[in-house]
Amino acid sequence: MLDAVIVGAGFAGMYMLHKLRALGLTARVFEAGTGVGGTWYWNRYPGARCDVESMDYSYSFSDELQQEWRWTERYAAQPEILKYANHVADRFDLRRDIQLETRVTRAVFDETTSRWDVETDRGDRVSARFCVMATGCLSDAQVPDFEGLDSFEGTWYHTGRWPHQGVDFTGRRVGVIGTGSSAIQSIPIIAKQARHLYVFQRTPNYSMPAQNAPLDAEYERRVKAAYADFRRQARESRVGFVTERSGDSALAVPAAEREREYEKRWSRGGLGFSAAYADLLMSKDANDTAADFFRAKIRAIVRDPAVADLLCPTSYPLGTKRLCVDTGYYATFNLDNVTLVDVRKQPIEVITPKGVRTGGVEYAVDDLVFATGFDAMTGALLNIDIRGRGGRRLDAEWAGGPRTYLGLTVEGFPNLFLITGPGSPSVLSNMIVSIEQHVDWIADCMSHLRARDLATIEATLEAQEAWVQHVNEVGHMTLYPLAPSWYMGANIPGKPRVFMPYIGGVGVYRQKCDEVAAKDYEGFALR
Ligand code: NA7
Repeated sequence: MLDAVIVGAGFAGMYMLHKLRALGLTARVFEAGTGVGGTWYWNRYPGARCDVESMDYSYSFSDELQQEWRWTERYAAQPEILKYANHVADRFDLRRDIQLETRVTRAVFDETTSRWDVETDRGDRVSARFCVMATGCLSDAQVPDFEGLDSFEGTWYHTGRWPHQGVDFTGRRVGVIGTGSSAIQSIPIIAKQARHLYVFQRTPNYSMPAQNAPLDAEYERRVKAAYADFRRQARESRVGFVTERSGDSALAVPAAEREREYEKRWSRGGLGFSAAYADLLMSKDANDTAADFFRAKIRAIVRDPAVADLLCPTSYPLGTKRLCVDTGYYATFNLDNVTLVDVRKQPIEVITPKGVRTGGVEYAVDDLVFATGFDAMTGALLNIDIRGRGGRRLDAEWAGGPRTYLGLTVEGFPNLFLITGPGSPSVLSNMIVSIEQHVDWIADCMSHLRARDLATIEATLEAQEAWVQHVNEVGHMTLYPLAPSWYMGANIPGKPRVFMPYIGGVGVYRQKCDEVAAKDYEGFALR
């Protein structure tokens, strides 16, 4: 009889397991992959790299771990992060409770026993008091339903399901569909190998140079000497790492000063750009100053003005679709073997046996790369048949968009926990900081139930409704809803348009969760 089933062995599932063991609880982790690491297990495309800095994007729960592990670069590449995940699995002896190559298909709450009955595609049937979904926010890879894909005679790939042995594009004609983060990281590398690369772009993105470099040894030493304080600041911050703010309003400073500030941030590189002024994501006029700066940069890098024009985002404010971080992305379009194809006005009509047809033109390719993203935040959860009290189905409950209390729990689904679920800061933050916060909160909650001899915890409808409304309200105070982004569910045909993550900030959100717990789990029914 298990205390908990954990779904997923990425950073969330691994830490949850470690934490539950420390409480003396028994847990089994089910993981679909052949190894641990989640996102970093699946996304092995060329150039895959974290866009949060290495010293920030790592576990803080063990001081020994954070002191002994040495990152080699400012931004770690996928193989190094996967190695880290495997190191953690070994160091904390996690593997013996992780069952690989097993996908959870169903989780049903049994009201008579107050336990979750969990089934897998391997025929496992286990019963556990708690069910913890560590399924990831960007794990349900999406290939658009293009007509003719079956007829394609070449090989096709999705960036989020990349072959483990890698792909060599040398001498080949390659098509990349999509220009999100995954495309922006992989395009410069594929372009170096391919005989010809066609990039099929529907919406251009704002991308910052990473200015990646070997990790500065002196910086590493300084961080490690005060790691506890460094982590504390991250936890109390807005996005889970410390970003320096220059002022409240971009409009309150003279244009020349603002330009200097943007220039400084551009040369420093990375996601910190949008933190420059507090109103960049609140005021369209403020945002325009930053967007103009980006467009000028793109025009300065890309030699062909028509191509530069196509690469300039104009239809949504900067930062309202996930800001990308790249190495040499825009300059790649100066290469003779790279062609940018606009599929906005004329969408891809059909995939033919030989390539891609759009605007009546067929682009012949040997390989196709779908960098087309994920059914974000809800996809992986709703792929599981989750049933709560009275047989209530999660997919039906969420037909109009996800509804959670704190992004952690759902009314009608007792003892079910979501790690970085919709309605929590999740994808708007350094994921590891948010993961650790949720895991710690969930573990404390389980201890609390045990100490009080309580069987279940369940969000009340009232608390959930109030939280959903709050998440929505603060989301709509910003510019985010103006973009048809995956934050809004807009990349999936038919998905409800709801701003899913909580924008209130990691520090503020943590306080709220702690207050709820301190007030004897306010907004929950404990039985
Ligand atoms: P994204 O950011 O969702 O990007 C997907 C891209 O694929 C985006 O440019 C889409 O264009 C494009 N796309 C999707 N469907 C189509 C069709 N049917 N035709 C043409 N183009 C299409 O996924 P990523 O994997 O790059 O990044 C996900 C996150 O992972 C990222 O934000 C980081 O947090 C890490 P669209 O913009 O929808 O017009």
